[in-house]
Order: sequence, then C-alpha cells, then structure tokens
Amino acid sequence: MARRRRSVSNAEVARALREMALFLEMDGVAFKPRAYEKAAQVVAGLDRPLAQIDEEAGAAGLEALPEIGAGIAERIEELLHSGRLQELEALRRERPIDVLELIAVEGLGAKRALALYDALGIRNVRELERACRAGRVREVPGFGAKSEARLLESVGFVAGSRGRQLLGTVLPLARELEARLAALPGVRHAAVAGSIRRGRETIGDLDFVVVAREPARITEAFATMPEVVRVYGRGETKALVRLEAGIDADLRAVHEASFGAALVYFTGSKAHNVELRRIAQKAGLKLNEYGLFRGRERIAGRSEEDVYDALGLAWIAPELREARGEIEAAREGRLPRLIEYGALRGDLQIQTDWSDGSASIEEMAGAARKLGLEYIAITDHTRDLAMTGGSDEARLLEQAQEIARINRKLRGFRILSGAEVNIRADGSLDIADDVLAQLDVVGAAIHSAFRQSREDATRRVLRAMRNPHVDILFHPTARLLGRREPVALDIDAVVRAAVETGTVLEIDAQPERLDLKDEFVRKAVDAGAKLAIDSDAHHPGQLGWADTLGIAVARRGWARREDVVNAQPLADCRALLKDGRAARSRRKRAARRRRRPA
Ligand code: DGT
Ligand code: CA
Ligand code: CA
Ligand code: ZN
Repeated sequence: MARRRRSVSNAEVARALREMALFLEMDGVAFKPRAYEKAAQVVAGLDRPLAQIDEEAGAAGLEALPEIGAGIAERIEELLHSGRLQELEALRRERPIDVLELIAVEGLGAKRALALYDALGIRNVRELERACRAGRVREVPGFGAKSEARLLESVGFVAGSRGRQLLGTVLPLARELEARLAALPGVRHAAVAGSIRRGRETIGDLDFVVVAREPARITEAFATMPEVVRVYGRGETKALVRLEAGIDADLRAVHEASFGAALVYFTGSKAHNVELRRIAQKAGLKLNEYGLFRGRERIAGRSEEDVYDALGLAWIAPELREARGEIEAAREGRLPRLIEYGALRGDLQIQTDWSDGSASIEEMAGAARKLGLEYIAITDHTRDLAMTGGSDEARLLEQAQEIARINRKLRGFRILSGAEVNIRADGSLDIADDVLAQLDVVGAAIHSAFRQSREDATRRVLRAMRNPHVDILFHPTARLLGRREPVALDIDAVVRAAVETGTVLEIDAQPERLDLKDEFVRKAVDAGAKLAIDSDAHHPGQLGWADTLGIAVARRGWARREDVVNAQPLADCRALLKDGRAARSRRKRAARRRRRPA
C-alpha cells in the first residue's frame, strides 16, 4: 500500500461524464447528452480500471470500448492524466449547480433544475428545500403548489438517506480493500464484517477484521491507503478513517484465538449480538469480541462455528443475522439451506440496444455465458416507454426472429425471447396478448403512476398477474433506494396472487432497486411463491449484479435454491413458468381422464 499518485477511478469518470450529459442537456444540445450518458453507463459497468486500459492501449484502447467515440475518449484521457476535465469545470463556473445532487430528487431533471436556478438561484438540495418551505418554488413557471409539495417530500427522502450508500456501490470497494489487506506481509486473515457481510441494501460504514503478526503495521498501512482522505484515529489494534468515496472505514486487528468471536461481534447485527449475549449469560458465560468465556477461561473464539457451537447453535449465515428468528431456528436445527452464490443458471431480465441497453443481443449472451450462465431472456422495454426506444408488437416479433436466428448458431446456451411490458395505471398492458403469447418470457412492471392508493395499486398489479401470458412481475414495488418510495402494494395479496396464478416474483438486482426486498422475499418464500433473481442489466458489466446483490437479498429473505426458477436448468425453469404449468396441468387432467373407467 505504498503511497502512489492516486489514479482516477472508473466511478469518478462515470460521474464526470454523467455531469457533462446533464449540463449539455440544460443547454438543449442535441444527441450529445445521450452519448455522454451512455458512455457513463458503460464506464460504470466496466470490470477493468480505465487507467489500466489507458496505460496499455491509450486513447485507441478507450475508443475500442462500446459507446465511446473519439471525443469522449479524449476527455476520459484528460481526466485520467490530469484528474480534471476543463470543459466540465467551465460549465460548472458558468452555472454553479450541483446538478448530480439535484437530479437525485424525484421529479427534477436537468432542464427543471436549470429553471429553478435561473428563477431562484437554487444550486443544491439544501437551497431547494429552503425555497420550497418559503413557498417560492410554486411561483416558478412550470412548477405550481402541487409540484412544490412533492419536491419537498422528495427532498426529505434524499436527506433522510444521506450518509448511507448502496451496497452495490460499496461492495466492490470493500472487496478490493479486503484483498489488499490480505496481501500485506504478516496478515493471516482479513475479512469484511458489518452490514456489508450481512448484505444489507444500504451501508453506513465499512468494517474490517484482521489477524496479523504485527497489527500496528497493518493499522498504519490502512490509514495511509491512497483512498484515505482523513484519519479520525489510529492505534495499535484499530483505525478509523474517511475514504474519498465519502464513507468511513473501521479496522480491527485481533489475535488468532479471537478471530471468530471478533467476526461475530463486528458482523452484527447489534440486535443479533444482543440475543447471543443473552444466551451466553443464561449459561453463565460471557461473550464479547475476544471470545466466549467461562470465568477467565476462553472456551471458544477461534472460529465462528466454535462460538455458535458453544452456545448450542448451528452456524448462522451472516445474511440471516438480523434477529428475525434465526437464533431459534439455529437452536432447533431448522435453518434453511440458503441459495448459494454461484447457483444461478440463467438471467430472465436483460435489456439490449433494441431499447435502452448499450449492447447487442449477442454481446449480452456472450457475456452471460462467460459468467457461467446457461440461458438468458431478452426483455427490452415496450411501447409506453418511448424514451427508451421501447418496442411495439411488430418489433418484438422481429426481435424474437432475430433471437431464433442467433440461437441456431449457439451450442449449449439458449436465448429466450421476451419483453418487459408496462403495466398501465389500470392494470392493462401496453402489448397485445396474441403477441405476448408468442414470447418465451414476459415480465410486467410498473414504470409510472407510482402514487396510487394501496387499493388501486394492488388491484392494478393483481390484474396484470392474472394475465395468463405474464410470467414474472419485474421489480414489483418499483422503489428506488434513496430516491423513490415503493408503490403502496398490499404485499400479502400480491404473494397470494403469485401462488394462485403461478406468476413469479422477481428480485431485481440493480443496486438501487433490490426489489423485492428481503422482508418481502421471506413472505414469498413462506407462502410457496416462486422467485426469479435477475440482473436487469443494460450493459454486460452489470450482469454480475444477480449473483452478488441479488443472491444476497434472496439469502436475507431465507430463500433456498428450489424457490428460484432461474437457479434451475432451462427445462425445469420453463416448466415453472405459466405455459409450462398450464401444460403440466393439462397432462394431469388427461391422465385422470384416462384412468377413469369409460
Ligand atoms: P451500518 O454500518 O450502519 O451499515 O451497520 P453495521 O451493522 O455495520 O453497524 P456498525 O458499523 O455500527 O457496527 C458493526 C457491527 O459491530 C455491528 O453490526 C455490531 C457491532 N457493534 C457495534 N457497536 C455495537 C454495540 O454497541 N453493541 C453491540 N452488541 N454490537 C455492536
Ligand atoms: Ca458498518
Ligand atoms: Ca463500523
Ligand atoms: Zn431499461
């Protein structure tokens, strides 16, 4: 962890490109905003640092990336080499608007943010909040009292989630730091703990536990990492720092004999730990981060298994440690066999350049195959989502033919035709049934009218689920973490309808969706509904979300492999979708008729 000149991260480049897109959009420039936005998407999804690509192949290497032309490649180079983008800085000087922060407020885009700046000089969320409270926003043309009230509500939402970051944003950083710690001389174990290890959807800070020969050298190395912008404190066995990513990181060094106990302690959750300590106390023992003690004798601590075992419990997977009944289950030997990372065999929600994705069908298929998947469904957006280039009936059928053509060339991998159809406010769909009937996989989802009453919203979704061609309810509540509240659904009614109709409920693994969320997954599992875990990838680099974030949510919802349709081989997965179920029950009825004497 030598101090080197900090290289510019992909995330920073993506942010800058996105900001460029927004400023250009304010100016009403044609095409360019979309090009920058797509480039930002590609950069954010890359699995290799741009700095490395640039070092090895220069501008040509950058231009070889999808969606990145000569102009944008040049600007990326400028950023990588100088850490700055002069054009962006000029735009910021001209209009000192914190546009990335402002557009995180639901109901504000670049153009509307500009209108507020021009009329009231609003530069950031704090100023927006003040102006809303003072009743000045309603005076701005195009806003009005109603949108002022909504903005104020959304502002509170953004502010309330401030300080916590998405698991999907933090996880790659945590894994990177974990690997770097593990590689330091004298380190015997290095592990991520805390809410990241439990797979919570948002993260307050990063926690690491290490075992090392000379702990002080490790805390020192940790506190001087290039990502560290501030050191709150550093001692022989702990360090607490602020990272440039805007989040804190905690490090604890312990002895080998305490490693398991420290992992249990720092993995949490607090509520889980409180229950564990109570069990220890009842047995006349003491549990802390150093071990489980009888008097002064340590009776367990080296491994997590030892600690749980000494408390009379089976080892509990970190994702379950939320004091939601896992301890009783561990005592009674009825913990579920959770779905494992790596268990997915297909992905049933993928967008391509037929709508708002940035790669072709073949590119997405190739990338999925590289990840070890056996099948994918192509589910581009449909008619109502015109801004994404959504397909109408004719185009969906054309795409299905194209997929059939590609499938003929493939061996050992299958692309399913499909669509992500829009559920309108009344529960009808934006694509005709006779066309849906010709697709392999139909997902239906809400993309508008998010503020319906609980009754209306539930009726709307149930109507879509009762359509015999709708196989999967995609991102069921349509929430966006830190940005948009979930649709007010009666989730118990949705789960019952899922069981009745055989509609699969999706865990959409996009970092800001993670929808269904863990508690709802648990309801679905308990009721015997089927789940799908999909990436909702719009770029090859996003396919990995399903196996990291998606599986984490499924495990937090106590899901097993048998609950998840795309953890099954293709034939079994298809048999679980509606057509397959219908065929099965037809066969059953026919068999019954044959058995009946004439
Ligand atoms: P976060 O960071 O807000 O996303 O959530 P956690 O769970 O990572 O919480 P954090 O970082 O404050 O603490 C990490 C773990 O350390 C926590 O899950 C349990 C343990 N821990 C921290 N403070 C306490 C405490 O006061 N009592 C107990 N029993 N455990 C604690
Ligand atoms: Ca934490
Ligand atoms: Ca912490
Ligand atoms: Zn999309």
